[in-house]
Amino acid sequence: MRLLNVELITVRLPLVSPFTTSFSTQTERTPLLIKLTADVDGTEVVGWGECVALLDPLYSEEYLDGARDVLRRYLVPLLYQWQDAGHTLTAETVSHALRHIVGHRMAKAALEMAVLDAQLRAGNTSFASYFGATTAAVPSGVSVGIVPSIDHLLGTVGDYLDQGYVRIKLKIKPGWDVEPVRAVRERFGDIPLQVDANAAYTLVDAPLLRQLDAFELLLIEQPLAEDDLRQHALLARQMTTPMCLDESIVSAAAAADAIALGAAAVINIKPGRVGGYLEARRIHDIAAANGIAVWCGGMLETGLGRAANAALAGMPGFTLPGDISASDRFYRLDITEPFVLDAGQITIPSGPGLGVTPLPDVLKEVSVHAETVTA
Ligand code: SMG
Ligand code: MG
Repeated sequence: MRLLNVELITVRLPLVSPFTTSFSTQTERTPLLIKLTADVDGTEVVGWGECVALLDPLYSEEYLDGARDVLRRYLVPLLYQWQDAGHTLTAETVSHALRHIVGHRMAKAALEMAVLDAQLRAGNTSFASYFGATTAAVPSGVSVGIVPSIDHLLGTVGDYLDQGYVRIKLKIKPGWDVEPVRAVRERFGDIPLQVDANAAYTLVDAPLLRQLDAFELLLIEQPLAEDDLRQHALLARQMTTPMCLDESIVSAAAAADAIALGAAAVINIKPGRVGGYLEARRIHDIAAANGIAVWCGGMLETGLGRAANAALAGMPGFTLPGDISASDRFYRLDITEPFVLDAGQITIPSGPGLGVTPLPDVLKEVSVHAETVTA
């Protein structure tokens, strides 16, 4: 394809309710979208990408303005240079074209996603068939934030179970861990249940975290710091609850290291965090070869990212339900046709590329900034 122009569109979407984790309370989401226009064999095609960086550098070092800046000044210009040097631009060459820029994986992932979408739309192929998905729908789990009281939590979890979510993930932090888990187990019995600490603990908390073993959780996600694979391996040996890594797995190499160290029995795959859907697929393959279960995480994506995540999660190694909930878990108004829960599952779009496109009127309404990066 020949890149014609790239638009960086920032949108603002209020959340239906505040989402509190160990590191912040979010009341709105401001994703950066990429609208990429390219010429493929004489036909103009548009591809969409979504950058999952949060507004502030709290989940990882990336953040909205930084992502927009690196895309505008470095990443998009590198793609123009790549094609000007006579190379063919495809999704498979994006990460190589961008290889000299250190880090900024979420920004790179969004750009690669937009190129892949354009490429697949032009080739009349869905993300799902590109990834080799083997199912038409994926089981839907939901991530439950930290709330002011146990009563509030039980009400929230009960509502999600009534809606049909097949797995509950509770956000935990010091002071909100054993008691909420106990309360949910006592009220709802043997439901598929797991917890996510977003790096809020240290190894000194091992005796406390070990108390969670009594509740037969599916897994504990990222209890310790992002850069501490070794300590996760030590903690994993002290607990029976399977250790799952999120923030620590920034690449296929990190996944291979974590598996070799015994730091991860399960991996949460987020394409943005690892630099793109192609790297995400590599992690799926490495994990499968090592007997490590994977599931697809979420970053409160709009329908664009949700579509791509659902397609990825259709691959056979995704044996645990992901954080791919319905659009209305977070948004009253999504920018695409909303994803809905159908008997606890999310249907993978089957149309070309992502199979979904932003609704022009909605996009216009929620856009707060747009700029075009030309050659
Ligand atoms: O998209 O359903 C979703 C959110 C799932 O809990 C979720 N994501 O650490 O896994 C995680 C968090 C990261 C985002 S917190 C604002
Ligand atoms: Mg997590």
